[in-house]
Amino acid sequence: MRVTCRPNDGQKPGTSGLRKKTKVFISEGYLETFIQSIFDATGGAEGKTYVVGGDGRYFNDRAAQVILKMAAANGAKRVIVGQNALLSTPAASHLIRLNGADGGIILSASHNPGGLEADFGVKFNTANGGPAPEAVTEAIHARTMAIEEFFIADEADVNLSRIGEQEVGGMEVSVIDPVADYAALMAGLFDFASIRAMFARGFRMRFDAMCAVTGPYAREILENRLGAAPGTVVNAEPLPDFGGMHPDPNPTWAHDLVERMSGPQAPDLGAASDGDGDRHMILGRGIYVAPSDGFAVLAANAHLAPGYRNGLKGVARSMPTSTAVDRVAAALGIGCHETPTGWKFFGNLLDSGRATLCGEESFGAGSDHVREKDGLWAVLLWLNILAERNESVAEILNKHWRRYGRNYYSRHDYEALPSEAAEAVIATLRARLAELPGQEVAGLTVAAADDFTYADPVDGSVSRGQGLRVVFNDGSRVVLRLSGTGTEGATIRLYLERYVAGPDGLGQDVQIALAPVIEAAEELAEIRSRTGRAGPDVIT
Ligand code: VG1
Ligand code: CO
Repeated sequence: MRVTCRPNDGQKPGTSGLRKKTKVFISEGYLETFIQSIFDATGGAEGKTYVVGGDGRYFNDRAAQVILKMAAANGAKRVIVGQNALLSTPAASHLIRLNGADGGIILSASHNPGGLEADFGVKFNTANGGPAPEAVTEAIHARTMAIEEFFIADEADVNLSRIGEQEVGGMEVSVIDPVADYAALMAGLFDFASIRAMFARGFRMRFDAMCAVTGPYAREILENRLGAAPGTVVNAEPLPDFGGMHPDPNPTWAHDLVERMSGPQAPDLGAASDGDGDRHMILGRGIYVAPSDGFAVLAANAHLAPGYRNGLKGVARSMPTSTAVDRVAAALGIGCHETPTGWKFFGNLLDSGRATLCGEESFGAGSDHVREKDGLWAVLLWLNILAERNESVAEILNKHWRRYGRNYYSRHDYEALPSEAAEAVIATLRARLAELPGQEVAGLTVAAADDFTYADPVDGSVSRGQGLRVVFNDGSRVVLRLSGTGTEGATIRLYLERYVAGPDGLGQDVQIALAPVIEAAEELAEIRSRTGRAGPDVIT
């Protein structure tokens, strides 16, 4: 069936897919025009195979039905869809690669809250399993501005609760167990026997799935296959509104877990993941692992897991992520790449064998096993390392700092600001960058300042305007950028970093250790005075 339509304003994918208020997404034709634009901008769907699934948030099930019928009407050959339309983002990435699919459509606004009053999102991944690169998202956006018609099969809904082969409008639909292939992939990368033995010795863990998609994956892998005690995985049922939780695994939104990890009776390991299962937070008993530190620890110890026994080809981190991993890469004698924020920039590095591990400060780490960050993978790698080293999380982290020094690091988010005010903060600082080197700011001397530009070493594409960075003589950094995943106003992210070589000064409070850099950032960007905010909304 052909339906005439009009373009919708603002269908421009951000850092990771198109995210809007759910009410916008469910408005007439909104999802349809975006999906048709994906097909149109990527050479049509004729004869192609796609993977479809989402994180279970409100509208996930309806949207999946629409996409199936649209794929059929556009001539697709086959769609592989998770049972009940569920798939975590890393599992979807794996399925695209495993089945040699042409792409995947993931229904998720990731760490944004879900429900009729919250957010919905659509991500498009290409045949390598990774988020569409900028050239593709730009083509999709261009198409959304010109679209006049979409195609949808006039058919009854597919029964997505039944695993097996079905058909809609002449197209094959394979409803699969969302967990099985992913669990098998993990079993091949990690020493399940050794982790199992650790649990059998009494190792205790709490995994908070935050009522989002990782629950079924974590239950199957941690409890059923690795023998963690029943009840290890909490909030394990994916709910349309995530049970009212904000499925963003950080100390603010997963504060319940943080509280439970303090005190002598706390479990040995605490972990949480986000809406679509690509982020993770790690806590030891009485200790929080900052994501940039966690990534450096994973890079330094990955060889302890069977999947990485032969070492790493290289690592990559997003520019705002702390430089802790750079020190590990230098010690290992491997390359360390610096990319803009967003997993799509890691794709070429992973595909070309330049990087084995990638990480972002925003609770994201992953490897070349898929082309997305992967929350449960990171948790399993920690478990494998803990099992091999037979030390606590705190011991591992403290030893890491003693060896490499400590990159004190924090991100301050100023959320839902009026867009003009946020843009003015960025524009004002950007205009001053050239004159900053040599100047003294709050007692620190500026060594370099720029607006980050990334030239992809594989395809030569250039991405400008990826974040303002000011580096001081002692290596401390201030980075400033606007979020590309929000759905309300603008969010300024301020990233702060200061290196302490040790052995003294490795155990300071993070915000106190960063105080001089925080002061310099305010003097440089005047975020608080220009926005009238007393302080950040979220500190991670
Ligand atoms: C944020 C993070 C970024 C991450 C992106 C998608 O983007 O900073 O590191 O890749 O979210 O993560 P932004 O533009 O808001 O800073 V997910 O788990 O929400 O897909
Ligand atoms: Co996510």
